[in-house]
Amino acid sequence: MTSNTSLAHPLSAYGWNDDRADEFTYFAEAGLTPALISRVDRGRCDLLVADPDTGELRTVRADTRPVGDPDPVKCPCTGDWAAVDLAAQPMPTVTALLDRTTAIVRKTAGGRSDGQVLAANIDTVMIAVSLAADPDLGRIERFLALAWESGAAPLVVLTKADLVDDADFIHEDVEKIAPGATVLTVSAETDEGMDVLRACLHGATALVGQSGAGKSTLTNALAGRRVMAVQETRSVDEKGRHTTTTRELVPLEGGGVVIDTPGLREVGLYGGEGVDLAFADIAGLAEQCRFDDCSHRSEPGCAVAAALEDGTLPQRRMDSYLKLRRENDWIASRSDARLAAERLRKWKTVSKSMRGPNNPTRHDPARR
Ligand SMILES: Nc1nc2c(ncn2[C@@H]2O[C@H](COP(=O)(O)OP(=O)(O)OP(=O)(O)O)[C@@H](O)[C@H]2O)c(=O)[nH]1
Ligand SMILES: [Mg+2]
Ligand SMILES: [Zn+2]
Repeated sequence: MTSNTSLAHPLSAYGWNDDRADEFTYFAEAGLTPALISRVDRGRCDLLVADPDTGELRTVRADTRPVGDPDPVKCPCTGDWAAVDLAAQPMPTVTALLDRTTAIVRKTAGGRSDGQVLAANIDTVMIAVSLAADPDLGRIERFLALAWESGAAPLVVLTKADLVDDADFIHEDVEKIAPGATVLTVSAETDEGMDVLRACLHGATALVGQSGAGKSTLTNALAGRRVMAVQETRSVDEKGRHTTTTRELVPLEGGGVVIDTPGLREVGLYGGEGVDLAFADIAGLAEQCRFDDCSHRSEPGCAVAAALEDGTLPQRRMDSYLKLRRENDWIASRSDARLAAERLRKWKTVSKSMRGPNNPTRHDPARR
């Protein structure tokens, strides 16, 4: 029933689909309008909305306070689909958020154990890594764990290829630590690799990475226009310099969106299976250990120890895996583990059901 309406919907180029239309039925009956959150700042947000009369897309400023929540993970975020009361006075208000299919959640900076959503409902997490600085493999592994945990597909983009001669070597090294993820080398300056990158993207893409990695430059290249400000001067050491300060959703002309985010100095993990997915090679080895509960320390027949011994698994990677696992376990012991697991299960079910042709989505507005 909804397929024709959602196909014709002006927001379908930006991710509006049958599932969301189904879920929205309840809100539509209440006279609310669907909108895509393109930017959030302190109790307000910018929304991409189709005019109910003309169907024309426009950006509207709205009050998000009605959906504020003590848990920051549940607060509105760039990429969220919202139910909006456009007629509210003195300004439109966000009344509810639709269920997220995916979300990048990191632990907030500092010692607290709260989560923070960097982007919602994305299909691809693009991890930008500058070739101009020495690549930090541990940092890339950390970003990959974050990306896998989101439920979206991770993609590593090595940027600024024009500045180095050894891009191929670095590319090879990064591929080895990114099982299951695509790795691309690009230059926004010379356009090298940009066609392949464009071909790899569909739907919504969130860009994450360190400050100065070239995220906003890539956003502009993908958008074909200068939407984001980029760093004026190039320097390898950008400590303390953050050009992008908000998470911003940019609609692309041919459909799809890119979410540019501020550079991350600290990327704390927020639990879940992301680490194991990012280190699928180690998980695969562990399955070959003689004992199911092998601790990979001193047991006989340990496939992980054997791989460390013969060098197929570098000690650096093993240490990195153990470190991220410890961090994840810490978070699981601190945060409300049951809720986190529930949330995870829900996303997984939703993304699985999205692959099927017909999937009635349940909706329980009381949950919000
Ligand atoms: N030579 C070269 N320079 C690039 C390329 N891409 C980006 N840069 C430069 O790298 C610097 C940083 O780029 P930005 O796009 O601002 O980096 P960012 O990741 O958005 O940084 P934050 O917003 O601080 O997180 C700018 O001076 C860009 O001009 C490239 O492909 N080649
Ligand atoms: Mg930027
Ligand atoms: Zn073992």
